Amino acid sequence: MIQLHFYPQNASLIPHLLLQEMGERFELILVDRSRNEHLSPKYLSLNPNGLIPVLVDGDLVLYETAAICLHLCDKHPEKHFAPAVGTADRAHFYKWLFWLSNTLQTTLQTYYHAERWVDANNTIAATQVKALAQARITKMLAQIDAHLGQTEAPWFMGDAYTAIDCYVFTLCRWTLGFERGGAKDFANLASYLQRVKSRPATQTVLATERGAM
Ligand SMILES: N[C@@H](CCC(=O)N[C@@H](CS)C(=O)NCC(=O)O)C(=O)O
Repeated sequence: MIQLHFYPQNASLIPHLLLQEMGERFELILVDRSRNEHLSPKYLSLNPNGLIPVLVDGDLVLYETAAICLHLCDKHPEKHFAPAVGTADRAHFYKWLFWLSNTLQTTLQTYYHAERWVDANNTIAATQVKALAQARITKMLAQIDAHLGQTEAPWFMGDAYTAIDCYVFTLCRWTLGFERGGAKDFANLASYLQRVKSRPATQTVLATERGAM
């Protein structure tokens, strides 16, 4: 059975949502960040970067959230969680997947770990990095909001719910604590997030992750 190494509300929420939506059987394995389990030799043997998530699918050990999502979509093309290969829709799906992974997600990581980007104990510089990251995130959320305003469809890629929806929902949740300029401040985005949240699979996953805290 597929195993997902996860920590509640971390990037692992993305494949967790996708697996639940797909109706796959899977086992969750908690990597307790509060006890630095992601830095244990055992976990580092699965992901040398010490980052969550990792998916284990038989002999396959896979890290990087976007790669995990693509693997799951490719393994079950009949479930249509990604547009068909070779189509323009698939190209846009790749565009958004890579943008989410290498642009919005990395900027969110900079926001949450600004101290890693400055000299030790330089709190003034860390505060500055955090504020600059937040401003960039807000611009990216505006880009997502504009896209949603143009599509006039219920889901990010159109009428079909795809892996991109799991990605957008998770990253946007990480901005809910922003005083200003977070996802809830954008009208299209706020109503879209409510739609994703009210899906039965999302409700199940959120309840499971709450129970794991
Ligand atoms: N590029 C990686 C990033 C994953 C990532 O940053 N995971 C965070 C949790 S959301 C983590 O494990 N952080 C531990 C740390 O930074 O020490 C992916 O997409 O899987």
